[in-house]
Amino acid sequence: GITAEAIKTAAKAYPKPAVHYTYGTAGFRTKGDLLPSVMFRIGLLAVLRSKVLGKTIGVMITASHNPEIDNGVKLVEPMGEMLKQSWEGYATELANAETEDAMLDSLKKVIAEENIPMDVNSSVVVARDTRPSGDLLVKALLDGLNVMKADIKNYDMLTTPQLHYMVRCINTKGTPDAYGEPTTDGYYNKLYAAFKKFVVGKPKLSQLHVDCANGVGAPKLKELIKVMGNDIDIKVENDQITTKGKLNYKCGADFVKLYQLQPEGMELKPGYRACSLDGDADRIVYYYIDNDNKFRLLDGDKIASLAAGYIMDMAKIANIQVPREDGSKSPLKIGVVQTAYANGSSTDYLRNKLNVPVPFTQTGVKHLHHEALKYDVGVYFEANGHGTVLFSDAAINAFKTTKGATPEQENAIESLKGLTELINQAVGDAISDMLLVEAILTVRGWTLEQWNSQYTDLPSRQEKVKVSDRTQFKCIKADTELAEPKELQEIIDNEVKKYPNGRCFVRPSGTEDIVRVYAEANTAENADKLNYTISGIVF
Ligand code: 16G
Ligand code: ZN
Repeated sequence: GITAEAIKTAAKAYPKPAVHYTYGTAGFRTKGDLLPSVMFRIGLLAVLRSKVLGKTIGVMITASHNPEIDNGVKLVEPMGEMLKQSWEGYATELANAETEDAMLDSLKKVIAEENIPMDVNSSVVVARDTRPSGDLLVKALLDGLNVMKADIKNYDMLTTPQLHYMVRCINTKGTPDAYGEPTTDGYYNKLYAAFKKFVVGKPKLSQLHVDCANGVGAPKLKELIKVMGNDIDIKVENDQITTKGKLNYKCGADFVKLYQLQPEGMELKPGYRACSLDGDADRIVYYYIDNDNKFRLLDGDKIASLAAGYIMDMAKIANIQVPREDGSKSPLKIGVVQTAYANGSSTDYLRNKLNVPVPFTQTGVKHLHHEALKYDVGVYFEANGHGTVLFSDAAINAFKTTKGATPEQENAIESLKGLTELINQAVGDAISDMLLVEAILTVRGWTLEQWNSQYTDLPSRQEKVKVSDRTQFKCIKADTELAEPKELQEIIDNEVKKYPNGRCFVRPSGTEDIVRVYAEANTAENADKLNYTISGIVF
């Protein structure tokens, strides 16, 4: 069995450095060489989580869009969601225990507080991105899992959403909610089968250039392309995963979104269709160069609008009636969840053109995901390109049981069903989202220009500001305002009034030691001016 002595002995190989760790929005994230002790300990905690739920838990080692020397780790819950919030505190406490004895005490505390049945088996699946530090960190994690006698499946390299997919497949296997085969082939085949139904018999879109940020998305996309053959035309760009210093460097979704620039390392001509994934392939943004040689970005807000518009059209034609708990039936309830970073024009378009409810939440997938669950179809995308669409069980059942009265109706119902297969509902997934966009553009017969013309983004400017203590910035109202420092919020309120369509907010990053300042206004000059004024004061 598991013994305290064995845990202590194994832990000696991974002494805790003199740093403070926090399990934040994206799990633990810092320089890779500071993380071995954290990995070992997260292994211990993953086992407890698995035991208490009697389910398989996932551990993903990645630092997403952050620099190559960074790394990180997060736990994945049985259906593919983020770790339950109350356990984030346990993770933080365990990671910060200074000695092996303190670590054991912290572990025992979790066992007692959560009533962990130590005699049941545990099952944990593990994957990593392409980062050079990943090898050593996986080893530390496996040591933690092994000393706890976990049943381990190590997938080696996967995209973050693939790991979430595996976890959900394993936990639903043999149930009515079976999600798929927990293998990469199972993943590719599922997406391909769903995609095919949308595009069959329709004119094929021109080649799509996919910037993979020199990360794990590159080899995985190549595997998908092999499965899809001639049914999609993709050129994989920025696929140098073994060249040091390349990952996310001047490329990838985060770079493109933040600087509103095309990535380095790929050619982009007017007429090309292109998109960028981030380092672990859970974010995607599209872009092109227009006829005036201007760079045009189609970010997460545009993807949300494209998806919501299509779903609403299909729902209207299909006339789906969803059974409610009180025995009544009512039309499909669709919502689009956004954050403060959403472009004001997108919110306006969704609310006033598509007439769809648009609730706002704090930044971070878990907040958006939670809100999206309140709808039959909950579309959520962060402007940075992370997002997905969630379908309620009642909605999926209604799709399955509704018979169309006309071929058009039948087709709309099939399309809605197809979306539930094409979209990775476990988590935002760049590869699945890419196929979603390609499918809708194919069905609509749209170019990127046509998609982009649905609404015009307000010019915006985002900056990072280094401050001595970012914890003094406290946000309220879904990050749109500061409760503290109060004076700063008053200044922002006054500055914003000076610009038509002015909007500005300040928010401490949850993943970097900086404060983010976002501003938008009627012109690029005004957005810049508004941002620089506030950034200057924050600094
Ligand atoms: C993390 C979040 C992402 C959010 C970002 C904000 C998850 C899985 N990821 O990457 O949703 O947009 O943090 O970063 O929750 P920031 O706090 O540095 O602005
Ligand atoms: Zn990512």
